Amino acid sequence: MQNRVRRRDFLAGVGVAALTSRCNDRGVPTSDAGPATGAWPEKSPALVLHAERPPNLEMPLQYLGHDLTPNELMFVRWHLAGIPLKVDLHTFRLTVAGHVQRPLSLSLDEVQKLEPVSLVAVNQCSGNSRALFSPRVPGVQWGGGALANAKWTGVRLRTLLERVGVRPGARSVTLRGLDKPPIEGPPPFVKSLDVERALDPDVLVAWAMNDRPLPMLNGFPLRLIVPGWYSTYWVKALTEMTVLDAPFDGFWMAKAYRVPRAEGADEAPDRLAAETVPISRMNVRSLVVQPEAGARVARGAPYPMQGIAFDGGSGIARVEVSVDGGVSWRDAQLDPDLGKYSFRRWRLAWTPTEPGPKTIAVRATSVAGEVQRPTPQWNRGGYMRNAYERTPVVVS
Ligand SMILES: Nc1nc2c(c(=O)[nH]1)N[C@H]1C(S)=C(S)[C@@H](COP(=O)(O)O)O[C@H]1N2
Ligand SMILES: [Mo]
Repeated sequence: MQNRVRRRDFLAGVGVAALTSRCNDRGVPTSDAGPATGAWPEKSPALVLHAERPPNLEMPLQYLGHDLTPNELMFVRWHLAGIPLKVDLHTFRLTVAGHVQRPLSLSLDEVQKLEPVSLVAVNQCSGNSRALFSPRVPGVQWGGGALANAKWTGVRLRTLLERVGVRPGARSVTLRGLDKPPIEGPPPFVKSLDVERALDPDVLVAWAMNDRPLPMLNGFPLRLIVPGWYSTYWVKALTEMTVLDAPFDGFWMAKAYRVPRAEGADEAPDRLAAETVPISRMNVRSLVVQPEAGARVARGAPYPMQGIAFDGGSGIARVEVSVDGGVSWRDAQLDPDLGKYSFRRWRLAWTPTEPGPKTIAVRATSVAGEVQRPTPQWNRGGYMRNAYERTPVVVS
């Protein structure tokens, strides 16, 4: 029972008035990353506004200090203006159809009666840290905070696919949410997974985040969790899945969210890669959470540096920290492992001896042996940044 999530009222919704009037009430400019976003339902006023319709909200980096990101602090990313603000659970259905033996249509209640599985996994947007790309690329100018970590609970997608009986020759599964494009706009947000990926027992149709219902803006009532992969596949307000006997070539697979096939997803602005592939697994990455950029650190006393590291699902083997901008490195201690898809916290005490500007750098190595790159890559989408980040501080 503990994993079952029920809403008190069957018609779950959030304040639509709050969503539409928020900007006027607060006089917040709509075009650029701005100040607090107090009236977004179920969301902390600490989130930074990048766009209004649909809402795109970034988490300030200091909150990476939580191992599990509190629900109200998790970043928000939507593509289409017509996002669900209410879901009528009397009529809501999750359907699985297409190249299957027995198509299914389930209410939320019926989904929640299936065997629950929980795992901790990083939710990271493909374009996290796009603002650091040089030359600049178009798209939401995320700093580092399109990134979060949570415990997700739901049923295995595999269980649903076993129920419907995938027919021989099945190749892909399409995933669609309740959100809708404006009349003249981009096509509906439909993603797909190859059948082999869809059958991975760690891919979940989740109804809970940190043991609570998903916030409306993070995909209530159900969302896909594809641990280890960029969250463009983590379709929110998931309502329709179709098994196909062919690869899916919809806009959001064939045109958007593609990266150069080359190692590191690298290309040059004046020599764009001829061959691209759909983005998939996250590369290894680490960030400094403390001290923050620009902080003053006292000389002669141990300062508790800390931060996070994660990769695409092998786990973190090692984190090294440099306080001289990357010349010499020391091993950090790692906190207990919360699972191979989770943040792994690193810590290292630093006692600075000389005053002046210093640069902290951090680099992680995954269990699979992948190391972060010393220099940033570039690609036209602003995806997959994983260079060592450098944090300038002043010792005084
Ligand atoms: N239905 C739907 N699901 C979606 C999207 C969307 O636009 N519509 N955006 C995806 C992208 S690109 C990201 S980064 C994640 C963000 O998840 P969050 O808003 O819960 O942080 O949702 C994914 N799922
Ligand atoms: Mo994203």
